[in-house]
This record gives sequence, C-alpha cells and structure tokens, in this order.
Amino acid sequence: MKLIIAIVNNEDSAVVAAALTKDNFTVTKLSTTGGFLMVGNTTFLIGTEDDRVDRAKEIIARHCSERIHKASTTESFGRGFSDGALGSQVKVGGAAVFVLDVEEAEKY
Ligand code: 2BA
Repeated sequence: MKLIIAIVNNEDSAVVAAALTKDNFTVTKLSTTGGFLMVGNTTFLIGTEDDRVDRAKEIIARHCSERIHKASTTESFGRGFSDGALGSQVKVGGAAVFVLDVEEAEKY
C-alpha cells in the first residue's frame, strides 16, 4: 500500500477531490499553507493500493494547472518575498506529489 501526498492549488482542489472520489479513491483534504508564498493551498492524503498509484497521479495531473503567482501588496510574506520583491512572479504547480510506502494500514 502507498500514501500519496498531493499539494495542489486551492482553485483546483474541488475538481481534484471530485475526480478522485468518482474513481473510488478515498481522500482526506487538508487546508495548508505554502512556506514560500505563505498563501493557502490544499494537501490531499490518498491511501491506495500500489497498482492504483499511477491512476491517481494521472487524475491529479489532469486537473491541476500551472499558474503564475504575482505578489500583491496585501499579502503577508514568508521569507520568499521578504526582500522587497513586491511584484515578483512565481510559477506555481500544477501539483507537488509525493508517494510513500505504507507499513501498516488499519481501520477500527
Ligand atoms: P510554496 O512554498 O508557497 O511555494 C510556491 C512556489 O514558490 C513553488 O511552486 C516554487 O515555484 C516557488 N518556491 C518555493 N520554494 C522556493 C524557494 N526556496 N526558492 C525559490 N522558489 C521557491 P511549487 O514548486 O509548484 O510548489 C507549490 C507548493 O507546493 C508550495 O508552496 C509548497 O506548499 C508545496 N511544495 C512544493 N514542493 C514541496 C516540497 N519539496 N516539500 C514540501 N512542500 C512542497
């Protein structure tokens, strides 16, 4: 079994969750914040069998777009924009995906 951790743009999260669920994946959605931009993103935890990992990655990739994030004057800045970098542009996404081995999975 594997645990997929997928960090996606908030704007893509609803459609990604719906597509994964429709394909019979079980998904946990967490509200998270990127440490560089310090803006909200969404992290999905997806526990699945090894032979379904590629399918999950395919669904995530299909529904996540790359975006250009332009720093605004009203953001709270993390280290990324702490050096007077207002107006800087950063390429974000589509999705950052990590696949981990699961030693044990139980439901009680
Ligand atoms: P953030 O940390 O807010 O990063 C947003 C974007 O800023 C990143 O897009 C990347 O283009 C840039 N960036 C991040 N750290 C940087 C740095 N130290 N120097 C220069 N540019 C930097 P993505 O790579 O698409 O990442 C989008 C979000 O996914 C990240 O938000 C973070 O929440 C997560 N993420 C990406 N890679 C990760 C990793 N290796 N470990 C943990 N989280 C990761």
